Amino acid sequence: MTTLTARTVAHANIALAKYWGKHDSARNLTAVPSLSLTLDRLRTETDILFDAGLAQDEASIDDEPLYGRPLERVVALIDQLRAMAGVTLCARVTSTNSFPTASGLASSASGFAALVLAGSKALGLSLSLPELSALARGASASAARSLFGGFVALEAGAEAAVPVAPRDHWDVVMLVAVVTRATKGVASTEGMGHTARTSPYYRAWVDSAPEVFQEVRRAVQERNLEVLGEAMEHSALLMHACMLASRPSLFYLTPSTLVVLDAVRSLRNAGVSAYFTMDAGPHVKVLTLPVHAEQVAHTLEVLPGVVEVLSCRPGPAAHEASADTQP
Ligand code: 2P0
Repeated sequence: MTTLTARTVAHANIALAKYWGKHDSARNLTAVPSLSLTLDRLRTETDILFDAGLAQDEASIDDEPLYGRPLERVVALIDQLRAMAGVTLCARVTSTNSFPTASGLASSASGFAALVLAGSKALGLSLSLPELSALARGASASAARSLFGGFVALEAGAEAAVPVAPRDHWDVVMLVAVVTRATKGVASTEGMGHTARTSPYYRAWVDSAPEVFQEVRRAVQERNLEVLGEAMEHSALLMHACMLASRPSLFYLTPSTLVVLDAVRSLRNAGVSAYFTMDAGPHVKVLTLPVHAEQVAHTLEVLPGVVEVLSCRPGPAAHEASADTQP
């Protein structure tokens, strides 16, 4: 057979307890534990074709061909799968995102999770979820978490992510306030290396993150939004404080980001349970309960600088597209 194909879907995840920094760069093992929520609305669909007619590996995201380092990361993952399957065919990867790419909305998480599943299915490999998660982690640590649905943990130094609670454990809403469509200035991998090398707060971040992670995990298990929200905001602010103290400073936040943070605090002062988190980009993700979701979304939509608000619920594990029942 000279043509092997698969189509898969994976959903991005947003960390409630953040990962930033490597325990082992060569193996891409994380320095701190993280806990994420996989989101239904942030979806990547990936087709892979292994074909004897291809002279080299090719990949595109939203019809834009990949070159250089982004293509190398895709090829490195496919090389591992090819070696496991004993196949030498070149591959074409076609990926589409339902959300802005490479701007702090975790597109590498859903992208590499969809890719590892597509590649393994096309090559007929029977890999377990921990094996798939470990392969995805090697490409992008946050991708290890997107193999699973719902609430997911990746312990410091761990090979694979583990599920903490399924998506139906807790019906929360995450509202993503998109404040720009531009791609980010400094990619996460480079950003965290720079932070580890130059931020005097990096050691404090690595030392303090495990306790915040435990608080986040307990609050998720107990479905306590107030406790989760406080710990989640602390995790994001600790991470950004550490980035800000890098030299030169790593500054992902924009004036619009701060406007959204202020609005979330005002909502809380008015009695609405809503909590923010931010990643390696300017967008703000706001966690709330379904009962408040409409009010929070309306508040965010009219803020200056907010382009769009994406309303997300807990999402499913990565899966083959044929089994996809999501809208
Ligand atoms: C997270 N982020 O826990 C943190 C919070 C961004 C900020 O994981 O170097 O793309 O490929 O392992 O996974 C983004 O980093 O980095 C990330 P690599 P990745 O979601």
